[in-house]
Amino acid sequence: MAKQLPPGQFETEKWPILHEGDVYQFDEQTWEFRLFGDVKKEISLSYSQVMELPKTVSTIDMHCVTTWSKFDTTFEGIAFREFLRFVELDPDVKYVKIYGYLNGDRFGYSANLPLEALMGDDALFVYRWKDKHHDWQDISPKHGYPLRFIPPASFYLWKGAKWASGIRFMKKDEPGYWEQRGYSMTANPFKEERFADPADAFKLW
Ligand SMILES: Nc1nc2c(c(=O)[nH]1)N[C@H]1C(S)=C(S)[C@@H](COP(=O)(O)O)O[C@H]1N2
Ligand SMILES: [Mo]
Repeated sequence: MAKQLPPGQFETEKWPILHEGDVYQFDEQTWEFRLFGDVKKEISLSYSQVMELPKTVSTIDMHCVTTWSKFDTTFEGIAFREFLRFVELDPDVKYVKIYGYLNGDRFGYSANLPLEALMGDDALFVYRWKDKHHDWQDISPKHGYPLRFIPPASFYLWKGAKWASGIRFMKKDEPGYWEQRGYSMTANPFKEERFADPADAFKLW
């Protein structure tokens, strides 16, 4: 795929670190991944159940709303769609919220996304990465170890929950952590959808 820098973004070869709150410390005994919401039966998966799922390797561009873009990071992870085998969705489920830890709250961080945008190889729960300056390695705790969502490049990176803890399936769209604080529901970098209200663009993040 040809490099495409969205409007108002600059390219960085570094992978900056941005998040709210503390870095989650992985504990396999208490870790679980919850599939819930508008499904026939909710379920929690253990770490080993998640890690047994089929793996996908994809190269994905990241676009942060704070204006940096990092091209061509190669991730190893589990495609979003692999989790659909565990739940029977209610009819009319069109959105999801992907959750992550915030300061010890398992569901403290979240971001909403349309379900249909997440069926490809570019919607991945990742645990390993490499790029042209780095060989394969686990993602660090600060980037979301043991499991972290990376959204398709058609969404700003805040849609990618670190320390991922579950997926809630929804019939109606609902704002997540940053969307409740004025950021865009749809968040397409190529349309520069940073804020819900474009008049907020003068504000600093
Ligand atoms: N759990 C959690 N995930 C999160 C955040 C957070 O505060 N908590 N911040 C988001 C934001 S705003 C960005 S820009 C990216 C940054 O990811 P990086 O630090 O790996 O570059 O993580 C996203 N995922
Ligand atoms: Mo961000």
